[in-house]
Amino acid sequence: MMMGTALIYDEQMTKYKLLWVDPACKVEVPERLIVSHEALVRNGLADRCVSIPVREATDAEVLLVHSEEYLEAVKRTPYMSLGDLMEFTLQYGDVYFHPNIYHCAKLAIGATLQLVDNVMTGRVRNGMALVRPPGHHSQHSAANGFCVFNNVAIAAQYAKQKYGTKRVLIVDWDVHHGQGVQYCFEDDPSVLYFSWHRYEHQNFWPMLKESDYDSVGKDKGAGFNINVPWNKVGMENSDYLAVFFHVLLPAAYEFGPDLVLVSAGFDSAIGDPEGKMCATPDVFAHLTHLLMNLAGGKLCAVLEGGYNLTSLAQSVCQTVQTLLGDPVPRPTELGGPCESALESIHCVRSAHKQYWSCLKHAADRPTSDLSTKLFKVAEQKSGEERNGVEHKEKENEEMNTEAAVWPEPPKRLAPPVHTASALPGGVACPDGCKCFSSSEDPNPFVLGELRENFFKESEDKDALTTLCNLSALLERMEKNEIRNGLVLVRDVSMAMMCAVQHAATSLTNRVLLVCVGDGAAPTHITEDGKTLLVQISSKEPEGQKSKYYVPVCLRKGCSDMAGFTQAVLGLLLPLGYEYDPNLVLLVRMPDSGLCESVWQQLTGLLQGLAQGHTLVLMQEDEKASVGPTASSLLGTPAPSLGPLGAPLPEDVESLERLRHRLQADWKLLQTTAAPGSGGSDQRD
Ligand code: X5A
Ligand code: ZN
Repeated sequence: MMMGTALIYDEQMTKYKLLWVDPACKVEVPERLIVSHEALVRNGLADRCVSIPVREATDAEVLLVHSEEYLEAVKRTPYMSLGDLMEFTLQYGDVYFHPNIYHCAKLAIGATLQLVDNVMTGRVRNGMALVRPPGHHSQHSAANGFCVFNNVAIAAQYAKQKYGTKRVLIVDWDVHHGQGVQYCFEDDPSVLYFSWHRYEHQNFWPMLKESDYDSVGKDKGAGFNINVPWNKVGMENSDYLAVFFHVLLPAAYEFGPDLVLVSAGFDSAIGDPEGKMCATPDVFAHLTHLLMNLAGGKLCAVLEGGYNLTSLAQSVCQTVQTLLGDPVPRPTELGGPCESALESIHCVRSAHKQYWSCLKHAADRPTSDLSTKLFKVAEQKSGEERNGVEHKEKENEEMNTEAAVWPEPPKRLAPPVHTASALPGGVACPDGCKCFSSSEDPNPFVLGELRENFFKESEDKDALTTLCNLSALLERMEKNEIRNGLVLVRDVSMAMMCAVQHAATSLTNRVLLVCVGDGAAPTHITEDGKTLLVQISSKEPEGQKSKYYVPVCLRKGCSDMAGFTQAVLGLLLPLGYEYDPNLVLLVRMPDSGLCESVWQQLTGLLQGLAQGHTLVLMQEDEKASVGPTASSLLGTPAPSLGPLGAPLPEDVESLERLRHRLQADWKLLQTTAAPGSGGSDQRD
């Protein structure tokens, strides 16, 4: 079943602009939409999307979030003189009106709701709406921060009302706090609102104390509002990803949404004059990918901010291309998060530990330390303090972010074959897979090697053929002719050894070996860093503890969904991202006890690594899993796990211990600020 990606755009939304001088609003220009759309067309992405027309929202839809008085007031703006418009504008903060903005604001809502309708009815899998004006700052009875109506908040209410959606996740990756969305759902446990935002200890617009990490929601909604304040500018890809791994994703998976809405502002990208952050456009490919297996893949991205036209256009393309299912680029230059980001992560995890099982064992924030709350003079993030990596001192005190340069994101070419499978006779090749057989590639050299290494004693023709297939498949993946693959083997352990050895002979390779379930894993092969082995099982770790051997022991093995998910999100993914493999070898041991939907989640998530080059090995008798596995490899979103219960306390503890042990080697596992440096003005 092929399902597309919707793109919703209409030139009409470019037909309003700032008509007077206002330095606070001058960046919000029609070109934002024009360049974003042009880039999608130029890169052939617009053509690959299902194009859906916009419509005007009805009054009733506006009233899902806004007051009648406010709607009536905005309704009068098309008839106002310039002077009237300026005066009307004055009652709100950092926003402007134009005779045509009311029309555009209704189209922006309508575009968003069209997207929700098409995703909820299954006409498309996911999509993006390119809209102006943005929405996340607007409130019940107020325009604010370039926003007139709250597109995403209205969409959440609409989905609940029209489709009976029980849980909506709103991910606001815009660099500003969507306080309008927060106010709207503060006491509503059916909407989980997550926002990170430039904050600088309340020195950055909109300068609200309720944007801090301790605004967690109210009454029944307590715990369902997650704020991550950035107290310095210059945050990078690893800071963003660390927050996803250690804050957003664990909570999101525990929440189990049936719809994901993204307030997709790109002022959080490098070069933006408002955000002054340093995350590169390709990070949005990862952020998008990491959300695409929630809610059965039902994801609606809606444009909010983004004011550097180059950065904006590139980031929009990265997002849409990911929604379309193209391979995600290698994550670049990931170190650990900086001290300031760690401090924020530490604080938000601690503030939410009473609400989320996944955070139950999060470290408390030092109670004596009130420094994160102090209204300090805005600090620049200096390269110096970045964890583990030395940077040159910035030449200017005031970094000119608009002059920032970064390489254009590399093209993301999809290999001609998406998913290949080598299956034993009698197992049908799943739809969409290319059947891979040894006759295609009888490589005598490889054959000889295999015989030499694995069959000194026995002479099993079938097994040899399978291993031959495996090697040939790996070679084709290395050449980027095949994206990923699935091989069923008689002896999964032997096939795993064979694959590891094959990969190790190629000079450039780093292999992330993920073993799921009990069974012998090659714990000795990991010393040179060419292989990182993560095994999730119920058996007590054996063998050498090393940086490259990570045995994750869960008491019930892989059968506990919550514990397993926590291990994947908080441990495996950050390790994998920091390791940055060329190949992911995913091995399912016999009788792993893992349920199919969790396996599909794992398979889907791991495709954010190694440009999607995943090779799955499973035991021959697991025929029933071939279909679901192939489907995940082909990019079909995994089914939702629904809300997750609490993992076993002992599992949480052992995961924490493991994370603690590995933190010195793997910076992306860190979740707490270094003691002493937390919140201090004095750095280094
Ligand atoms: C949608 C958005 C920003 C407003 C900034 C006002 N608004 N200083 O990014
Ligand atoms: Zn913004």
